Amino acid sequence: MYGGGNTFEPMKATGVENEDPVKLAEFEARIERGEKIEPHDWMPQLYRKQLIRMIEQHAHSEIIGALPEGTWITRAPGFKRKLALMAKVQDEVGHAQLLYSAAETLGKPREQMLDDLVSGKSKYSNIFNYPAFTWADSCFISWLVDAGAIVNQLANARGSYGPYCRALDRICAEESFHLKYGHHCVIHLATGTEKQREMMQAAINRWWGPMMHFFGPPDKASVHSEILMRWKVKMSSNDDQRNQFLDMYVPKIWELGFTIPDPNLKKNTETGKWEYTEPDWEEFKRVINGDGPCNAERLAVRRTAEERGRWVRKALLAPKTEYVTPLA
Ligand code: BYC
Repeated sequence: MYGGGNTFEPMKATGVENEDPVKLAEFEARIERGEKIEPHDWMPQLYRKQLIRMIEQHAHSEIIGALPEGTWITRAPGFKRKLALMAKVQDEVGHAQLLYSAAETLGKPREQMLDDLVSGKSKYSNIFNYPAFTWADSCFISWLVDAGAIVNQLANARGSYGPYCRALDRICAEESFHLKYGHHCVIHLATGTEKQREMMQAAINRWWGPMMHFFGPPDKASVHSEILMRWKVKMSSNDDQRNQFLDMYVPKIWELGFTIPDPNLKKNTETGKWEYTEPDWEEFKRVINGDGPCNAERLAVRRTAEERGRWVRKALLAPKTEYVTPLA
């Protein structure tokens, strides 16, 4: 799919050639007018396929994203932090619930989505395949990964598919609490002891590359952006989202006295765009294709959860009578 080295060969999505041209034109006109497309409305097969892919990956990212932070609940410093982190992790799993429901409206059953996750067929966000070694890593996720997610989700909440947009609206409301919580945790470390500051700086150094990857490959290499933006599923490009994130959060990181591990990072005041060293896109490809530091571990945890929860799902779906002991 991608070219060699740090370069990419763009591959554009095609596949509307077999659609009824009249229906397709009406569909595109509705999108152009800013109308929402709802589950029972006519839509091109490619729109359905792309939405399932993107919403499903997003849902998987929420439940897998709960894992690196989840392991810090018992070790979070103090009762208040434990409570807050527990609530946050619970929220993330709730986000997955909303997103799986939105994807189901397009016809793919939830069990199949979960099977595709644990079998490694479906992707999920690159960033959750890295280990959260220290408390500061968990703080980085809560503040900056959530910040990146908000940049992406606020934009896409204005998109064209009703169920996805409504799910994103609810998710963004909760994410804004996560962001405040994460920022508070980072400020605490920034204004703490030398050791705490060092711990936070080390976390920023470790997570910066994956954070830059988080917004996806450069626009010129993005496979799906063109069609997703034409159909208003994706409301801004990967590079624009990355730029918006840098615009909003680099000054805040600097304000706290931390450095960013990129000597070339600076805002070009003429173009309004940030300039930076390209992150290692070969590493990105390896990680999203299953070969990151924690991919195997993350999927193994999910597999165990699926196996252990099977009896619950079976009991919920079983006809009631099976579980009623008849009166003698
Ligand atoms: N990670 O054509 P492109 C959270 C893949 S959870 C992995 O640009 P697209 C949180 C892409 O799938 C929030 N894979 O793709 C949770 C495609 O591969 P396939 C997570 C990536 O779709 C718990 C290929 O690269 N957010 O924050 O136009 C605790 C080519 O890319 C990534 C979402 O899921 C990546 N980062 O744009 C704390 C947002 N980037 O499918 C926090 C929803 C690209 O052809 N998703 N790929 O095999 C999106 O907005 C878009 O899908 C993306 C990528 C911007 C991510």
